[in-house]
Amino acid sequence: MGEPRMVNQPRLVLLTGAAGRIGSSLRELLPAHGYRLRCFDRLPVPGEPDAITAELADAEALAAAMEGVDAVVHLAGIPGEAPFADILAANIDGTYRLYEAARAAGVRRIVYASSNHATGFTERPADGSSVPVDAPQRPDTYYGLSKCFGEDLASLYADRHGIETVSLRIGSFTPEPRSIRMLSTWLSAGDCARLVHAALTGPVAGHTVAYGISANTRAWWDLSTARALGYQPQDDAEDYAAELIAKLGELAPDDPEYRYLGGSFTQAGR
Ligand code: 15L
Repeated sequence: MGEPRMVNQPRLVLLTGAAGRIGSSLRELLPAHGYRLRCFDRLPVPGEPDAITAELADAEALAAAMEGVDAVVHLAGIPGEAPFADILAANIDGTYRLYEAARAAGVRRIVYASSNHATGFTERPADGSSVPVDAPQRPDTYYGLSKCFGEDLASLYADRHGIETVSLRIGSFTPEPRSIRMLSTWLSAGDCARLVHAALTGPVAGHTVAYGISANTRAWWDLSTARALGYQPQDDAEDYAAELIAKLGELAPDDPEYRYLGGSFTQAGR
């Protein structure tokens, strides 16, 4: 793999999963960073002039969606645990089809919405240190497994076809942190847009993994690769800590939300 490559800021960005929670927030916030968006979702995306309603399995629609696109932000998929057959179709096959369509259209950069659940069965370091991005994948669900697949697919398409991908292992995207775990894992809407902007424009050599959280005082994950892309988070879940701890109490050390980074996802299917 060569030197990290800077790119001119992409102008037209294909946003898959545009009707979802993160997609809706990025539709609101990304244009201020200088992008025009083309939206793609299986559900109609209200109020967007350039929007395609289709499944990722619709090869023709996906090929049309890629026309003239400078970069892709791929959010589409099932956002939590589900039966394996559903994860296989939406997250695994869907992501493969997305990469194939991007390759055929000559798109150079993809920002892939991975998840912290790709490493959810990692134990929280006892010494309080943050977990680096090169810690081994350790999925906590079929959902997390599909994110591992997406990251490996991105690596293959970087090595084989020269497509640059930033895989963002997103923490907890919510308007405000709602649990003690989220004091560590929270990603605010503003920081999410700043992170995606950095991933679309920052220097990348092939496939890069970055954790996606705000500048949380209690962060569990190392943000150095995100910062190397130019990400400068501005929010900190600590602003909500006193109120949340007063309401919910601190986590007990044997609570799975405390022991494993994936929190309650590690209990799915047990
Ligand atoms: C995710 O990847 C999920 O999409 C989201 O619903 C949250 O559960 C989040 O992780 C989290 O870990 O809080």
